[in-house]
Amino acid sequence: MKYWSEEIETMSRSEIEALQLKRLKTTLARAAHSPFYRELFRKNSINPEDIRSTEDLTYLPFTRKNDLRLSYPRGFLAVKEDEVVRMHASSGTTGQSTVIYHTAHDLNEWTDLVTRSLVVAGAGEKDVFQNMMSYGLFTGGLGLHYGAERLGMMVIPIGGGNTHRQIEFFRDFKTSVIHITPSYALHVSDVIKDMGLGPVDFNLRLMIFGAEPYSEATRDKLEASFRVRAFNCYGLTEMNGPGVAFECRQSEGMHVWEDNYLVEIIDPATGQPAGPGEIGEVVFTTLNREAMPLIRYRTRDLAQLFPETECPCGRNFRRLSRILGRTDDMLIVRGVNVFPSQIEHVLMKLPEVGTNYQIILNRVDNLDRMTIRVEIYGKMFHGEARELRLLRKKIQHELKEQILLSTEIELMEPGALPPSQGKAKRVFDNREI
Ligand code: DLL
Repeated sequence: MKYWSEEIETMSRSEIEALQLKRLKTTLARAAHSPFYRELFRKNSINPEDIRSTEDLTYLPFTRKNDLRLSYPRGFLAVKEDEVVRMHASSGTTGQSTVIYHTAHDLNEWTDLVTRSLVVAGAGEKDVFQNMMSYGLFTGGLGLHYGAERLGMMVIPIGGGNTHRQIEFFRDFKTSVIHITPSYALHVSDVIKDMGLGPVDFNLRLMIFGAEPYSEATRDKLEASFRVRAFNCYGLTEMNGPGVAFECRQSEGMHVWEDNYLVEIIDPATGQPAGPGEIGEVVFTTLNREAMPLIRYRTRDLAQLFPETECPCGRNFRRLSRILGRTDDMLIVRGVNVFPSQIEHVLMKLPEVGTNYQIILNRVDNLDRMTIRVEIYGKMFHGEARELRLLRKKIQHELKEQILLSTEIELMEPGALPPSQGKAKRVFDNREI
């Protein structure tokens, strides 16, 4: 199967844009039913009917995560409470969590986007799908679950963790497609080796990665380890969850499902549109949501939109690069801007480096100090002290080339660092600022 919704997925640019405008108008009218947008429109004298083109959208203010927090629990709800059939909430590690509501229509459309995405990657009804992301308020569980069921795959709703059992299930149920965070996949690949197993023992043929930033070097490492192709799946709770953008088999960026989302890239400092192909913050407007429309929502994710719209896969939906970092995860170390993903890219390219690492920041005598704790492969670790010294120097050198900073490197035994079973926590910033 090449397409799930062929008519939609092969729309021309002019058809996509016409549909976007129609849906944008409906969305703005719906949004005006929520207390938040009613007040926002009133304060800024905005009349949704004045929006005549998708470009006019740039006259409207942004919506930020903090607006969702301040409007907790129901300030964005645009339908009657009894029309809501489910809610999800984002993790909310800091402050109030943010809640997203769905009507039956919203869930149906979201499921369709996920099913489409799975078909793009080449999954089909004969596949066995093991969903290794946690269920519950997090959208990686139920989001992929319903999409995979709609496609007709056999779904194993195992969730995250319990790694030995996951691997036994690979074998016993002939799992062919897995959905997993890349950091957990790194851990699973280690456990597979520890169990004396390898790719030939399984039936895996596709991996779907998402929910956290990772580097191309990590994907290469995992594809080599599992001997399976991996596809990138992007989304965020505020935009339903997974299924906002998905990589096709060309693997050159992720198609944004533009019939459901209007995407903009802005300069995060000024809020102005970024130039064609420039890196900036990704901003989305929902186009097909009833319970909780969101207008110009600032994701804080940094990426670029490729200017070309045609793709050999037959879809004309614009493509987003991988997420390069977040506006809020950029580290400033001795005045130098560094994204954790740059460090990961260097580490994962080195064959001696294992599957886990941490970035630790301290301030000593008023100076920032960055320490990288990195697991290395077992036989290296038990090698000679001289070899280890050389390896430490090599990592330091490669990092300096990439991030222009001197780092301290602590080489760790495999398994010494806490493994990830979902979204990894890698940065520990102990500086008091
Ligand atoms: O992580 C939704 C999701 C689940 C996406 C499963 C894909 C697969 P949140 O918990 O709200 O939702 O976190 C959203 O995670 O703003 C990005 O910073 C990051 N993220 C999600 N997918 C990717 C990806 C889900 N493919 C936040 N690459 C987003 C890089 C990603 N970062």
